[in-house]
Amino acid sequence: MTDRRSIGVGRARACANIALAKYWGKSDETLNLPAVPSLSITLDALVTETTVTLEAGGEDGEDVVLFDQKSRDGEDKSRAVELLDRVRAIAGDDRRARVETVNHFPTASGLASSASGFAALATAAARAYGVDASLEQLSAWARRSSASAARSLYGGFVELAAGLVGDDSLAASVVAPAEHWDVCVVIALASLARKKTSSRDGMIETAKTSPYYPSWVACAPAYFREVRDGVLARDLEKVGTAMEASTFAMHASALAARPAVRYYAAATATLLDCVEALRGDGVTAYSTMDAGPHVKVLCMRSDAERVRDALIATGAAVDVRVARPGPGVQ
Ligand code: 2P0
Repeated sequence: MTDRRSIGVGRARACANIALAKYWGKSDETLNLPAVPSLSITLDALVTETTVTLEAGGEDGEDVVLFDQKSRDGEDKSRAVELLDRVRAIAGDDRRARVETVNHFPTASGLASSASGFAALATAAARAYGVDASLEQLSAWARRSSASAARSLYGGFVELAAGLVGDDSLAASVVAPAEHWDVCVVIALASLARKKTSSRDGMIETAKTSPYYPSWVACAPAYFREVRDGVLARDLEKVGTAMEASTFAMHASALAARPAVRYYAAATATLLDCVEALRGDGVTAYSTMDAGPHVKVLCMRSDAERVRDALIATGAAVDVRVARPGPGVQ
């Protein structure tokens, strides 16, 4: 048997992902299982690096959680500690940990930092506690912390099925590798502020109070199938139109909550108009938004520069970045 206590340090690097078919709503809140299937691209430009170091003789102390070298308390910390507790239970090792996370993009503003963050944390924690977990197991652990994180374990085009109540083994899987399709996602940041409503709270409020939530759950699987078929066929128009339908249906369900769960800002509308105008000029480009004001544009790599320049020219974006399909956790 290996001496697990001698391991003690784990490092991982994971990329965020952007959903082409959206996850919004849970079938099981306790196990954090999604109510609808989703499909995403893992993005090479949005990277999180996490190191987990076990504290010698630290069984009685507290875990320390640092984001970008600043100590975190509250929900950010408690969600990280919950994941560490699950890994500790499997490892049979009570040692406390020091978690150091560096995000190479703005956190908690709707750029999926929890996806890359929990994918990296699950992987680094398993390594630090000496647990020999498969990618599938790591994906299921990351899902418990943040469902979109289950997808960030894998590179390229990745799906996560809807969860059956009680099925804690649900993990994401690869639809196609990163090199399958030469697309880009151009990310226009509408603001650097921390968002007011987390995805978790937003989707729970939507499910509880929006009269449109049942319609969203009924429609989402068809958007997912269209996106999946379009990705496999490398059909940008099919993927783009289904992605926009999924995006706006998700946001419509959230907007109909009481009080409304609203993520878009004035800059968001300007950026969406810009993408429509590009399409009018013959550029095959489609918009999506997550739980934040930013607009992400799916286009072919050969059009990425033109799309980026047009988004910059609106003056509505504080930053514009170009991302390509990226690798899974390393
Ligand atoms: C997605 N989002 O599919 C969707 C689209 C935001 C909009 O997954 O409650 O942070 O931690 O499981 O994964 C963001 O939600 O939510 C998200 P929890 P998560 O990417």
